[in-house]
Amino acid sequence: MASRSKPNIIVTGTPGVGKTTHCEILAENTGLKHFSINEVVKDRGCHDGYDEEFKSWMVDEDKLLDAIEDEVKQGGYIIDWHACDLFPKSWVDLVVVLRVDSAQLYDRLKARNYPEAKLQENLDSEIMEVLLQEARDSYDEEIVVELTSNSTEEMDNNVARIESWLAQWKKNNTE
Ligand code: DAT
Repeated sequence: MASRSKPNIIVTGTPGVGKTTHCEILAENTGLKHFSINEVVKDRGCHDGYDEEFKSWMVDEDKLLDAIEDEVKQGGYIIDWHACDLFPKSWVDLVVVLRVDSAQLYDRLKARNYPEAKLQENLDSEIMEVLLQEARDSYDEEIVVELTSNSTEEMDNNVARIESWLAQWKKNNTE
């Protein structure tokens, strides 16, 4: 049984799959806290500077873990990040890997004006299932769930599924 009264959920996947959108709805519906690691890295200075070519922060993972450990260990967080292997297994109750078709992802990243190299790298990463593999390599098979995020209908289904998982978790952990 987990030592926390609320679970921690990781929502991961290639940039553009829909992590932020899912997490915002889930936070609104469940009261769990949306923890955007992107924001944390920026706001708490957990980085070694900004990569101009890739337009992203170079994350200092040790600093990041130190910065969030006390909070996350309390439970009740939805961790939103395009990587998951850095978070200790003991912190995590469910890992949701969102997936999307290449054509959809291309359109979403293009709309964000991603530089060409970054766009291509992310498309390759999605096609090669990099994040799914990372999640499977890092956590027990039974807590890793792959969900597709091509449409709002799929998103609604995903949110409903995670909410029912949460209800079951609460039941299992308060008896
Ligand atoms: P991420 O946080 O993974 O980078 P996001 O939540 O910012 O992704 O979504 C990127 C864009 O795609 C945004 O304009 C919302 C849209 N989107 C995400 N998931 C979707 C879905 N399942 N159906 C339709 N649009 C979606």
